[in-house]
Amino acid sequence: KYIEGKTVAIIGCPFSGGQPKEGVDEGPLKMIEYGLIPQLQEMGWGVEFDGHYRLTDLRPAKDPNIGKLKKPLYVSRVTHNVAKTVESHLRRRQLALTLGGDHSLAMGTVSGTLAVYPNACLIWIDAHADINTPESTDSGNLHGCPVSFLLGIAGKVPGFEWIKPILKPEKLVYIGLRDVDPPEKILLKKHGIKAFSMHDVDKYGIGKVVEMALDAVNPDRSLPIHLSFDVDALDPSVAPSTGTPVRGGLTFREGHYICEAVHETGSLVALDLMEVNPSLADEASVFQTVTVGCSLVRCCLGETLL
Ligand code: B3U
Ligand code: MN
Ligand code: MN
Repeated sequence: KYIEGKTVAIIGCPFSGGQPKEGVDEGPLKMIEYGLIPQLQEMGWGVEFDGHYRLTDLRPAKDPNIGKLKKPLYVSRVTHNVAKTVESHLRRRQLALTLGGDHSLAMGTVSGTLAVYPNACLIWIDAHADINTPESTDSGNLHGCPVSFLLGIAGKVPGFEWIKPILKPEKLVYIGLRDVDPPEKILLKKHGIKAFSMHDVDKYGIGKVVEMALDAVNPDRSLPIHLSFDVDALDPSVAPSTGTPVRGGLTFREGHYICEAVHETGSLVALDLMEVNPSLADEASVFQTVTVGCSLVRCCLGETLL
């Protein structure tokens, strides 16, 4: 109902400015190289490939830290551009698929979605909560902060004035958390944000967890869904090539189940596949991680087992 003519726009975002490790900017290139476009076409999707944005062109000559925040101007410029791109595709009733790149990009992708669908919900699949504020962040890496900016709890940060803080805490749900900083735990509680950790996945099983997550943010399954998938939500044995792997993550099937269930709602409008870093780990690990990334995308877009 939100997507017309089964078309998906692929927005390649080779960007690593939200964290310190090089190589995550090669995630999108690798996913395309591994045949994601023909794979989706084979499933009957019309694919409009936007190309790989030349985001490094936006890198400012000078970009001093703001407090602890690193590369704030670069991240704000890039994410602003990404927001406009996602918005324009959604206005054309295409599904917006953003390939990262680090997760700071979600400041852009989610802003783009909320500009078109203010009633959209956000499902965040991650080992981390990415909700640090400029005050609470220890690392100063902006890929650990996108959610606080979207919620409007980051305070005023020069360069980020363009972000409309229109994400409501009750429209956000997490699955897969297991490495949450102490101040982030306080923020999650304070704002009453629904979060399903790996403990919950163990306790209830992924089927029940996804059902509870959808019940929380999208009770009749009809509101538009933005799914932001950080590949580090998966266990490092499943997706090793990522910047901050954390053991005890989602299995291959648990990750895919989430994607299948979100597809089943028929309400997915935007998908981020983030933090694939092909320069980390050996060749076999890269192959494993990139192919799992492609297969998660296919499941979100309707690939079934039978
Ligand atoms: N919470 C930590 C670690 C982290 C967040 N996101 C990733 N790592 N990938 C931070 O830096 O904010
Ligand atoms: Mn993340
Ligand atoms: Mn993460």
